[in-house]
Amino acid sequence: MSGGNLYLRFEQAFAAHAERIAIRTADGRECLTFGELARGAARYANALAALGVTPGDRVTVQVEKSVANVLLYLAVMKAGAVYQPLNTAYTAAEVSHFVEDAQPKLIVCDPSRQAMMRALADAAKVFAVVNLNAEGNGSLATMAATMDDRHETVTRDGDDLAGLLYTSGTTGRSKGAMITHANLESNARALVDLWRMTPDDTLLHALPVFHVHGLYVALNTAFLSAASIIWFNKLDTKAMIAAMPRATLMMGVPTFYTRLLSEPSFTRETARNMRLFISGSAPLLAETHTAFAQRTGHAILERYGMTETGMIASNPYDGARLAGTVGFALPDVSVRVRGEQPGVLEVKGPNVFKGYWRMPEKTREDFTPDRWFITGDVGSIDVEGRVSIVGRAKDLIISGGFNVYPREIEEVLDALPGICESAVIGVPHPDFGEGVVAVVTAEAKLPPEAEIVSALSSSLAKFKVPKRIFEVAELPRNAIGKVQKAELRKRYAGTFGSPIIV
Ligand code: MLC
Ligand code: AMP
Repeated sequence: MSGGNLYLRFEQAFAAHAERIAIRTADGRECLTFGELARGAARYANALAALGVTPGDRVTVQVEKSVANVLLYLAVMKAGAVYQPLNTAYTAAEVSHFVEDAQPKLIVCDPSRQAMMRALADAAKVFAVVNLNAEGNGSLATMAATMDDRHETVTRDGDDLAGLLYTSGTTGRSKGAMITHANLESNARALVDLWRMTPDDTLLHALPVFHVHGLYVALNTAFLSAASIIWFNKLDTKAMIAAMPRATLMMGVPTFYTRLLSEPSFTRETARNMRLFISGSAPLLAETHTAFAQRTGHAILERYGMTETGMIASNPYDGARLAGTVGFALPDVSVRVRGEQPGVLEVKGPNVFKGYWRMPEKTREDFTPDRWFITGDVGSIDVEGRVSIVGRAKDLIISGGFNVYPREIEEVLDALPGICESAVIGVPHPDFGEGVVAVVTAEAKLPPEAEIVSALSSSLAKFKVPKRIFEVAELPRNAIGKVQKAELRKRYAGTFGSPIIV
C-alpha cells in the first residue's frame, strides 16, 4: 500500500518490529524500541495538537540534534503538519526571514533562543514558541510527557506538504522548497530497495537532521526498512570508530570519510561488519574513494541529490561504483542534458518537489516548459546512463556539505565600512572539500581580518563566514566588467593546502 501520509508507512514498520531497538545513542544513555518510538511520536503529536497545530500548519524547528528531535519530526508528519527544519548555525537575522516567509503556527527552538524567537514570533504573528534542548528536555518535552501515547495519524493526500526546506539561490532571498509526502515516499522506497536496507541493518547516524541527507535520506529509509540506528548528536570520529563494529551501514558527506581516514585507528577490522558506506551532498574526491578502498576494502557508494529533488542518482549496489561518478538515475527518475554534453542536468520524476513556497515566478524559472527541474549542476551522461558531475552553473560553494551562496556573503561584505567591493569564492580545503575565501578591495585602509570576521558572524551562520580574507588593489574583470571568479579560484587555490589523503 502506498500514498497519503508517509507516517502511515512508518507506523506499519514500527508495529511489525515493536520490540526491536529503533534508536540507541552512541553513549548508551538513550535507547528506544520501535514501539516506544511510535508511542513517543504519538505523545508529541498530541502536544502539537494541544498547541493549536492543525493539518497543513508549518512547524519551524531550530534545535540541537537529539532523540526528542526525531520524535518531533515524526509527530509533525503524523499530525499532518509541515516540518520546517533550520540549521542550528543560522543567526537571528537569517531565521527571521524563514519565519516571516513560512508563517508557522509553532516554533520549536533551543531554550537559549526562546526570547529571540518570541520576538520574531510576535512580529510574524506566530501562535506559540516552545523549546527543546540538546538533551531533549524543555517545555515541549515536558508537555509531551503528560500526553496520551495514542494518536490517530492524520489522513493526508500524497500531494500534501510534509516539509518546507529552505534553500538559497544565486539571486534573491531563500526559497522554501515544498516537499510532499509522495516525494518522500517514492524516494525512500527507491533507496531502501537500491541499497538493500532491511531490519537486519544498523545505521550509523552522525549527520545533522535539518537537511535532506540526515533527515530524509537517512531517517526515512531507516524507518521504512525498520533498520536500527546508532545515534550521534554530531560527528565524533573516535566514537564512530568505536561503534562501527556494531553497525552495517553509514551515510556521510565526504568530510566524514576524510576524517575517518585521518584516524590511524580506523582499519579494515573496524569496518569488518559494515556492508555499505554511502557518500553524498558534495563531490567525493577520487583520491578519497581509492584511499578508503585500500584501507577498508569497501568501495564507497556515491549518490547525488538536492533539496528540491531528494535523491536523483546512485552508484549501483552490485556492479562498479566508479569514483568521480554519481551512478544511474533512480528507478522512475529521469535525468537529461539538453544540447551538448557536459551541460546542465535536468530532472523529472516523483521525487521532484512541488515548487517554491509562495513563489510561482521562481518556480517557473527553475523548470523547463516541459516540466523538467533545472538543477544548476553541470554533468554528463554516458551511453549506459551513468551520470558524472563536472561543475556547477550556479555560483555555489559546498563547504563540508553545507551550501554557501557567494552573493549573500558579498552583499554583507560590501555593506561593511572600509570595504569597497568583494568576490567570494570556494577553493580546495583539506577538511571541508571547499573552503570559503573572500577577495576584497578596500575604500582606504582595510579593517583587520578578525574585525571583518566578527562583523560577518553577527549576521551570517559561522560556516558561511570566509575562513580567509585577501585584499587586492582591484578585482580581475572580463571585457564586460564581470568579476572573473575562475581566475581568483586559480590564484587562491593553495590557500588551505592540498587535500590530505592518508
Ligand atoms: C563546521 N564549521 C564549518 C563547517 N562545519 N565551517 C565550514 N564548513 C562546514 N561545513 C566550523 C564551525 O563554524 C566552527 O567554527 C568549526 O568549524 C567547528 O565547528 P563544529 O560544529 O565542531 O564542526 P564539526 O562538528 O567538525 O562539523 C563539520 C561537519 C559538519 C562536516 C561534521 O559541517 C556537518 O555535519 N556537515 C554535514 C552537512 C550536511 O548534512 N549536508 C547535507 C545537505 S543536504 P569556529 O570558527 O567556531 O571554530 C544536500 C542534498 C544531498 O546537500 O545530496 O544530500
Ligand atoms: P542542497 O541544495 O543542499 O540540497 O545541495 C544540493 C547540491 O549538492 C547539488 O545541486 C549538487 O551541487 C551538490 N551535490 C549533492 N550530491 C553531490 C555529489 N555526489 N557530487 C557532487 N555534488 C553533489
